[in-house]
Amino acid sequence: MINDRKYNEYILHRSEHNPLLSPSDFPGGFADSVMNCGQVIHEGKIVLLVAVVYRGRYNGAEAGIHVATSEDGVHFTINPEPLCKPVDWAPGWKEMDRWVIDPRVTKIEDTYYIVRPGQCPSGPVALLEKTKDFKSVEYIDCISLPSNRVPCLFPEKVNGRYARLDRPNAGGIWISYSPDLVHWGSFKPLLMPWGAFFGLKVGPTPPIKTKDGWLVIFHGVWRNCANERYSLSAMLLDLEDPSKIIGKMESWILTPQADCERLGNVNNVVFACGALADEEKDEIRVYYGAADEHVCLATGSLSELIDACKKGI
Ligand code: BMA
Repeated sequence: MINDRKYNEYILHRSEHNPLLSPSDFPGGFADSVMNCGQVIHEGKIVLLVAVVYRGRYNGAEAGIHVATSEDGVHFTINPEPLCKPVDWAPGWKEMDRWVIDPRVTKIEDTYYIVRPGQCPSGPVALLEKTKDFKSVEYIDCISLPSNRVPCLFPEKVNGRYARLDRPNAGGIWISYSPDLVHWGSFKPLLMPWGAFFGLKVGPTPPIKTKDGWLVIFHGVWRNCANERYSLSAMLLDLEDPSKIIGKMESWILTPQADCERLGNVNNVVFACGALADEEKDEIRVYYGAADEHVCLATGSLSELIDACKKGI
């Protein structure tokens, strides 16, 4: 039922098992839509942090983040209890964290840090939480003013400081640094919207260290006369100085083509909150949200992707 335009795939290839996760896969009938997911390897298994929009309220929220675990990367066991639920991050301000979505997760040393947007009338802020076991999370702090769409942490310090990429709500990618993951500064623009496919907004995912540079899968939005279209692409940052782009694709690597990407809660959306790279297997795996309704998988050759970044294809 998927992919009537498979001939047009480029670098990333869709799994024949797509969609991997749909609302009906969540036990208890509480899921209305399955959205985007953070992704990591933990104890040899693939762990997805899946944003789920609820039918009505569930645990006091309209959406929450659930853990789905897999040995083979396509069949998942879902925890019906959310890992990330509303936190009272601004005491005295009610209802500031109902919409718990878009998790970016990064392993730094032995801890997984989750950053997600918090609701606020002034626009989304960035909430930082941490876990070691994906059974419970500990809230750390709010790490940005509004409007900010989800900082993506680097997996290690760069020149002695933590680093992150994020997207002010208006839609460019910035880099900044911190001594402690909470206080951030030295802000610098990195990539601004350009061209057709990435002309309205661009936004990052957590950088992945490769021998050729920091690989960043990013999304871009094209606003045309009828609607918007969310595609994915990639760039490479200098390992020593990630404020320097050393390679960037001009084309998408995944754009809505399959039926479940073109038609859904929000039409014409492929959206990633992360990716998994394996240099030994020469593989890049991207678990992505399709039309804000399902989780799908696309995989490809890591070296082909890095090469395309370097050539600026
Ligand atoms: C973005 C995020 C994503 C969503 C996308 C398309 O701004 O909110 O969660 O997938 O829009 O609707």
